[in-house]
Parts: sequence; C-alpha cells; structure tokens
Amino acid sequence: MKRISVWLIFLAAAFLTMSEPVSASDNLAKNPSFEQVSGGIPSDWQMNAYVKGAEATAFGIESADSHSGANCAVITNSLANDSRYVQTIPVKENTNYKITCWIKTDNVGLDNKGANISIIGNTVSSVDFKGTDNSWKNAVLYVAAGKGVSSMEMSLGLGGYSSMNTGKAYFDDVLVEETAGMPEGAHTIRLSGAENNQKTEIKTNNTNNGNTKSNSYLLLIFIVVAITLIALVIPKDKKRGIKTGDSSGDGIIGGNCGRNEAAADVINSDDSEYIDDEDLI
Ligand SMILES: [Ca+2]
Repeated sequence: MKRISVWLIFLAAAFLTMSEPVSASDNLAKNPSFEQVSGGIPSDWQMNAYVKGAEATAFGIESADSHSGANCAVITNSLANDSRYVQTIPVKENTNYKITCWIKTDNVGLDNKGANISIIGNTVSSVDFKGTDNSWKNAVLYVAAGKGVSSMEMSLGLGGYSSMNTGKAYFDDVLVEETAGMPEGAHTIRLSGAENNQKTEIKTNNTNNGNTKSNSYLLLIFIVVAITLIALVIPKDKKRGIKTGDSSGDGIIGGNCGRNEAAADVINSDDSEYIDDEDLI
C-alpha cells in the first residue's frame, strides 16, 4: 500500500504541474500592459484612423504615470478623428467575454465619443471617457460570441463612427477573459455569423487548446492504467513469494526461471491464478 500511495502522490503532483499553465494564460490579450515596444510602437497592436496622417493623429508610448509597469499607450487627436489601437482576439463560439481597460483623458471634446473600448464593425462601445481626468478609470465591455464566430477585432479608441473627437487618451492594462455571465444592463456586443478573418491564427489557438485537453485526458488514462497495474502486480508478487518459497526457495528476485514464471502469468493469468491457489492449499 505504501508503494501505491507514493505513486499516487507522484502522479497527482505531475497532473497538477501540467494543469497549471492553463489557468496562467487567462488574459487573451497580447502585450496587454504595453511593456513590449518596437520602434516606439507597442508590439502586437495595429493602429488605424479615419483621417490619415501625423497632423491628424499621433500614436505612441508614454512612461510617465502609467497604470502599471513602465508604459501606457497614448492616442493624440490634433484634428477631430476616429482613431484606435486594434488587436485580433481569437474566441470560441457560443462563449462570453469580458474586456476591461484602464483609461484616462486629457482635453477630450465633450460633445462626441470619448476614449472607449469597442469591437470593429459595431457601434456599441464601453462607457466613453471625456474631458480632462488624470485619474485612471476602468472601462468594461462584454462580448457574446455566437455560433460561427472565431475572432473579434478589439479596439481601444478615441472618437467613434460619425462621432470624431479631439484630445488625448491614455490606455493601460487590458484584460480579455472568458466569463460565465453578463450583468444586466452592461455594455454588451453580440457577435454572430461565420467570420473568415484570422482563420490561421484561430486554428492554431484551437489546436493548442485541443492539445492541452488531450494531454490531460492522456494523463488521466495513464494514471488509471498505472494504478490498475500497481494494484494487480503487488498481490501477485506476494503470492509468488509464498509459492517460490515453498517449492524452490529462490525468491521473487531470481534468474531466468523467475522471469519465465512471470511471463507465464502474463500469458495465461487465469491458469496461473488457479495453480497458485492450489499451491497455497
Ligand atoms: Ca503598462
């Protein structure tokens, strides 16, 4: 029984170790705190604006007073514009997601759409922040991914469709995670229909999830088989020890004779059990 206990502890520890990375990757956003920067631009984020050109909008990274870490992302609309950072997020169909982001604003126009979270192709957004507010505020947007939806184009923007705006907006610490339910009255977007965009990326992501699940199933099967084998082998060892001791005195650990006996047990376990019982009588 001692050996079984040791094996069970070892296998349980191995299972827990393999399971841990799944819960560690809950945030689906890449570079969510804008700490990875390449050429002054945050990695893994795309930038676009309705009015093109640096005279209309400047994108960049600032290090003073970020919400966390060294950096936050900034959009400055010198001319009225609908401008944004965009990242493609792979999603599973019929699954709900919660997106949150910390935002602050500087001299954003009060009459049009302020700084917000949205999904490209939808006019609904999170609450939008305007005016000048040096304290970080949390914006929240829920997304219900319906049947056939495999990705969403998440946007952190200043201004919106037919509601272009001026001013400066700061973004930091984006969190995209699956959620079980969506609160009544929350800002919510419902995505539906098959989307063909980002097929390759989604496929890779789904495959990874599949592999993780397959690994867990394989490990469970391995544990069950291992426990069964241990449970079968230990009683046989005990019986063999009694039998061998009665007839030859060789013991369980022996030469070819011992191995042949073990092989016979495997080939015809029913007969072996019968003979063992007779011997014991
Ligand atoms: Ca940061």
